[in-house]
Amino acid sequence: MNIYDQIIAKKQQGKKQLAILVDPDKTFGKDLERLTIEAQRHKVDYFFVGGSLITDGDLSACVRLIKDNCTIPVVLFPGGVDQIDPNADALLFLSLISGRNPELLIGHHVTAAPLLMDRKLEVIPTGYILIESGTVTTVQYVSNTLPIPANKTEIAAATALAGELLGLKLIYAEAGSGAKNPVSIEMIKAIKEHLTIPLIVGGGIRTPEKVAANFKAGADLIVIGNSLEKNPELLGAMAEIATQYS
Ligand code: 1GP
Repeated sequence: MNIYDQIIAKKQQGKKQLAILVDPDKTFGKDLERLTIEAQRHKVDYFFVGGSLITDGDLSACVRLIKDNCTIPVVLFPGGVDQIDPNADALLFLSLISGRNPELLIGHHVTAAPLLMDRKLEVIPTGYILIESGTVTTVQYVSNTLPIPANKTEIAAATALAGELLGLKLIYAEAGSGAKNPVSIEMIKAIKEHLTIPLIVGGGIRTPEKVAANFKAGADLIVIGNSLEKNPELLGAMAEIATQYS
């Protein structure tokens, strides 16, 4: 079964899903190896690999290391065309629909298309929605876009629905990696209300309680990065929440 079908099947079964975001600049080598083993033990659903800006990290080496150490699918979460790796299982083809930067709505996609022509990598069209989170995040700065204000739930909901109506397959509500304030519960509920495709939520989620609240509000898949880099021991409790809410 391909990755998108897995996401849909789990959503239909009411199973909440958890992904670990690996930033190749920050997590690699022995740390990543340990993380893959723990992730497998706690039945994490996916590894997402990528970042808005990779400086000295090696994305392909991270993908290989994950694949060598566990059976969890690897989904690319690319910040640019240089983050396409054929050894991954799928790629989120992100369109930054909260912004009005044409390069991130269609420009980079045109550049990437020839690299994806052989169809070996599963491509999942994803509406990426950046929500204001208290400080300027890397993704906001690098994308040169204005995030949706945190209290404008109706704009976020309309943006997500527009993405679905355009045929996108997933919506990713993002506060930005390391966000001071994660996406609010009110925002998740508002986005979810009219959406039928799966909703991914990420950015600044630091506690199992927040994971639980997000699932309860309607997130189908939650992405955790920074907090597991700092406290890998949180993984067990977060994975347990995903099981409880399923
Ligand atoms: C970023 O949503 C992810 O795209 C994860 O964010 O690193 O803050 O958990 P954190």
